[in-house]
Amino acid sequence: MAYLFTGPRRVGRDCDRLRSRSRSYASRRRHNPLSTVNKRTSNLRNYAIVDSTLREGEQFSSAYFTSQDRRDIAKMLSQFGVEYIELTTPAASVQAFKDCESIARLGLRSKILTHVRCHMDDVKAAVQSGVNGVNVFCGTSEYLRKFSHGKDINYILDKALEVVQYAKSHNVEVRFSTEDSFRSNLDDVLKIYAAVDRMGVDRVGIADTVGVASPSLVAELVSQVRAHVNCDIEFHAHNDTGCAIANSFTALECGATHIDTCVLGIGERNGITSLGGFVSRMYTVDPEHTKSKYNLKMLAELENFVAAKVGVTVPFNNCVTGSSAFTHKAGVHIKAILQNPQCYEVLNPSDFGVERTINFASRLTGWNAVAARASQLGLQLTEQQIKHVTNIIKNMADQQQLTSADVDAMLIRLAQSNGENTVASVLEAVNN
Ligand code: HCA
Ligand code: CU
Repeated sequence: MAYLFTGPRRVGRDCDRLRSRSRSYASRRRHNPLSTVNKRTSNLRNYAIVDSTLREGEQFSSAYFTSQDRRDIAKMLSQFGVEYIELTTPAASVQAFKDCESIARLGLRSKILTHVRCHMDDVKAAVQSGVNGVNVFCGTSEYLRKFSHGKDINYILDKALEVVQYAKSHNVEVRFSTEDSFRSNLDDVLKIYAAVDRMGVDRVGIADTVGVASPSLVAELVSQVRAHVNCDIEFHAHNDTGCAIANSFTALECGATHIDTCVLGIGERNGITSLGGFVSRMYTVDPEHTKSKYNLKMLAELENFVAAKVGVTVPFNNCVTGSSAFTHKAGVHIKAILQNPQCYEVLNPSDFGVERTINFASRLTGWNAVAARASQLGLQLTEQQIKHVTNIIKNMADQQQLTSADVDAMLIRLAQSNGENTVASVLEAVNN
């Protein structure tokens, strides 16, 4: 597939190169104020999304998906265009096995993976269920080695060899990930990655299981791993401290090739990288490429569907689809937006099938904004009337919260008043 690297992988100091390049872009930007995005597109085109709503997302506290829900979500994710869909292990329950089987049989465009422990039983069940690949994980931090499985690195490598050989001999894609990578001993994880790379895994996985990483820590670890393996690199970021999208983006800049996401960022605790947030980040780098890779106009439908299934609403500040994502309020912003939306928008809402909203009804409004609203309503008002009513709006908004409907009523009343007793008539419009 187009997004997979076919030649030798980039190794070495990608991040150093990127940092010095980004400095030169920053200085170039100073000479060209209209250039709003960096130009590092070539490094950020060859990636795949591994959506884990049906695995990590199932670990979200209020998530409960029926088998039909799972099939519906898988179909929608595939239509959206994610390259991979990760499912709960078939070893979890009888129905979990059947769910893997039935989703694998849907013939979706996305490849189907299941997330399994480094155990032969799990991998055998996965192969039997007919999925395209296994996302194997194993705890490598001292916490997990002591308090979870209690095994040392050599034991992990012996198990890994068995599992990888079995999966590869059944033509199943394999990823091997070290859980809690950032709190694991660096030499241990690099040793494991290099060894599983030699065993023939398709990808190694780096997991920020507890959301402790920052972009600079991600840059450091991903660059190190990039220098130690030839295979692809998957990155899984938890959002405990709000860095999941930024960390995933940095991982890509430094040589990762696959990014784990969930719809609305659901998952264990407060979840992982959100699918919508991540694609909006990628859109800022290359809108056309992102639009060609993913069906961005489906995002709101997909998010609303999953939100309803897990009993939450889309947060007001969600990237792209949050109620305030494209709402402009300050008069200075509105004036500029009305002339060119790019002044205050890095994403074009229509590319995502959502609409811009302008909030005219506050003391921050300006007469340009009010004039634009009057003209949207088809009203003929003079500049003097607009300036006058803008003052009235501001004074009223100092005393009480106004709605757009209040402002509309004032403007309509003003247009009908033929200039007589203007103040009284517009105030009456609100009080009614
Ligand atoms: C889990 C752990 C995991 C695994 C990630 C991975 C994590 O919940 O089972 O397989 O890369 O965050 O470490 O989600
Ligand atoms: Cu996780």
